[in-house]
Amino acid sequence: MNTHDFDIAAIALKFQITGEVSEVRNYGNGHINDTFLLKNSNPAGPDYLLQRINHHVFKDVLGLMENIARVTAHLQSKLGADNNQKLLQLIDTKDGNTFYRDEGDNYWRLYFFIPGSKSYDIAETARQAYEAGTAFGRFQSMLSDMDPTLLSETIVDFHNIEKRLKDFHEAVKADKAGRVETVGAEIATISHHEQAMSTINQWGRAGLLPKRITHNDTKLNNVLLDADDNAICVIDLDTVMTGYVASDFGDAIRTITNTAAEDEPDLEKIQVNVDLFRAYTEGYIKTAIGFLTEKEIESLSLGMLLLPYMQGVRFLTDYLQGDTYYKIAYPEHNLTRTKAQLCLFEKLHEKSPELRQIIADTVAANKEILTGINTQLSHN
Ligand code: ADP
Ligand code: GN1
Ligand code: MG
Repeated sequence: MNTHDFDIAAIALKFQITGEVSEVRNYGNGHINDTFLLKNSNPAGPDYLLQRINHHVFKDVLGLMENIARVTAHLQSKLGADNNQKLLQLIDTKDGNTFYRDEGDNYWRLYFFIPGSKSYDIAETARQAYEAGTAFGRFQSMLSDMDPTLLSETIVDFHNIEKRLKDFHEAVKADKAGRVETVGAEIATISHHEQAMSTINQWGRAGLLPKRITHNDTKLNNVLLDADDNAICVIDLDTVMTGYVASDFGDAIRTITNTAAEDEPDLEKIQVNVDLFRAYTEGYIKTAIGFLTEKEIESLSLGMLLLPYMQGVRFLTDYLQGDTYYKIAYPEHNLTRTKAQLCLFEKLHEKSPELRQIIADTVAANKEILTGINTQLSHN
């Protein structure tokens, strides 16, 4: 989507902005929405982040925007008014709505651009990974006392692997794009692990895992960091709804520990960076240990395998259906993404015992710290 496809400045004027827009740029690398950075003509005034919401993916835009308004209000109440710049903040339209629908049936929303922020597609340092872990842990923790029934399900069965596999098998059967015969190896890999990948669902059905308010898109580039790589906040709240914490842990590990891009064609370059795994786990456990159950902790290592697997299933389904969901840059893009994700899944699988041990050690260390704090408190 190009900046000149729409009259962005006119769209911005539908919202309660101050000053004028002097420059419009495409921004970010999201696969779903279109994002534009709007510079304020007044250097002292705020910049804005305009998004065209993909309403083919998010069919209930009103429900989606109500979710975001509720979640950001809850986070605001936790953070206090002094921390406005550490939170995604919506700007209403001049009519008082959370989004604007234009004549061409495009849906738009506006946020304050968080000054001095940046996001990474690939983690460069352990510090970035650690900070991302603290950001997602705090996010879940701050939302752990919010009433989940207030949120609508913006995409039904979003991280439900059994439903994803059902869609996948239907796509194989229909073979709409005539591509099935070229992807035999990928179909075999997916089928081989199908059973094992349903464990989290089974634990959920048995009442062993609580459903919490989770983010459901914990890619590294959905955390904003400042110039010194301190976490500012979590963004991209479209899929915040009830889910399992293992999903959020797994999706973060999928994007943070991979030494290559999500769509790396050279599979040799795809490796698991264990230092980054440790750093993310430390940041996450430190901030989430207060509310996680034992079973949830046990589920984290399942989540770290499930999410790359599920992403492979989703990319391949889209490829077989003729590339209707994810934005693609070239015809075979979804297949390249599938191969990369299944490769990462296998690499994580191989390293599973070592990674599980890191989780266990991190949990033990943080429990010791908690016990120490509690003992000190009871002595005071
Ligand atoms: P998508 O759903 O397409 O991934 P995001 O909401 O994640 O869209 O936005 C895309 C990118 O824009 C993010 O990765 C981040 O770099 C940047 N971004 C989003 N919101 C803000 C904001 N309020 N301030 C600064 N940068 C932002
Ligand atoms: C999409 O919008 P973005 O790029 O943050 C997708 C995620 C996938 C991700 C794969 C609503 O996220 O579920 O994990 O691509 N979002 C939706 O990169 O489907
Ligand atoms: Mg995003």
